Amino acid sequence: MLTIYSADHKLQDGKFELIDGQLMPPFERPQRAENVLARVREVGLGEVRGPDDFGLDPVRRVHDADFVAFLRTAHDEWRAAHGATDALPLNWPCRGFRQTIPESIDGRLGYYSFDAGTPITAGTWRAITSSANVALTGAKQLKDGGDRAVFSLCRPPGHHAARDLYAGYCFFNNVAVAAQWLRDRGAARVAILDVDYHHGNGTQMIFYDRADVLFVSLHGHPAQEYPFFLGYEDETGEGDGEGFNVNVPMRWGTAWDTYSRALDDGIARIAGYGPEVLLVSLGVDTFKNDPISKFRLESGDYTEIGRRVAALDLPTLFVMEGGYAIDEIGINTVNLLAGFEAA
Ligand code: SP5
Ligand code: ZN
Repeated sequence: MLTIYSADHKLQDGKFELIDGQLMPPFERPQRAENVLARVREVGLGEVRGPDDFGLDPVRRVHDADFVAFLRTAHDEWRAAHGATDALPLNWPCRGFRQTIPESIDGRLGYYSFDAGTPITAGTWRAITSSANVALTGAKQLKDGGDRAVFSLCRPPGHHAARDLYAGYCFFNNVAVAAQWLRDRGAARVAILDVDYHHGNGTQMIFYDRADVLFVSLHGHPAQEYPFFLGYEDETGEGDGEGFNVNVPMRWGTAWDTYSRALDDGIARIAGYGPEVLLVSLGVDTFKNDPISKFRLESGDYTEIGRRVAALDLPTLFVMEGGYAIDEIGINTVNLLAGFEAA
């Protein structure tokens, strides 16, 4: 299986995220992608290639132009106001507030985000444009190269980012950008399977009113888990999209027995939809030793997830999302990909 990777991801190297009441070094750090890449090479998964530059048009198909423009200059504006530290928001337009876009950088950070765990740094812009290109290059290879599957080793991740919101370590929604690109190049129906531990709220929000992109997410129950305010089972889509959004929230402590049944149900929904192509939001923060998550999957379970996804027999783009158990992130991610390859 071909892997798409760019070293530009290292430019996203925040100093702090706000978590558990403390400013801590971010769990989402460069070593994550480096460990995945090392494991890809160690097992000989296949060739590793750099991304092509697709420009910003494919990004603007799923993100608002003002949001993209904000991200481009956010750190420069922050630096002018506060000095060369990471930019973090501190307040948000919640219930009862108006949604007017403020002028100041502090106000706009809050307007365009929904958490304080996602630092904008001097290198963020280059890292996120490159990460989107990594996803798009994978999509192009799937379409034009005729590969059975491609692995886009994206970093920063993307699935929490909505049309005009960043958070959850995500800025551009890489999987959504790639899905829309495939739609724009003729794929009539596209399915997205999100196996990251956290609900893919951004992907859901982007495609919620559409029947041409099916979104299926297996994740920690929002009553207990980030992002808290979306991801319930009764969110099934709206308008034309009614019936094309599938959430399977599961409680803390979920292990393979429960997880595998949910996975089989999700895969059956995708098979019934009859997509031309499948994209997998591949997070491995469902792992038992993940430092910020509470599922209990074992390393061998990822091999089996890959096998079951392969049974759909669809051209498949794997897009890297979360996973914070640094020592096992490579093993778990590549187990899933190798399980797919072997099936
Ligand atoms: C892409 C992705 O996986 N983003 C996840 C962002 C999660 N950010 C909030 C984490 C809150 C974790 N709270 C529990 C900490 C345990 N000490
Ligand atoms: Zn996650």
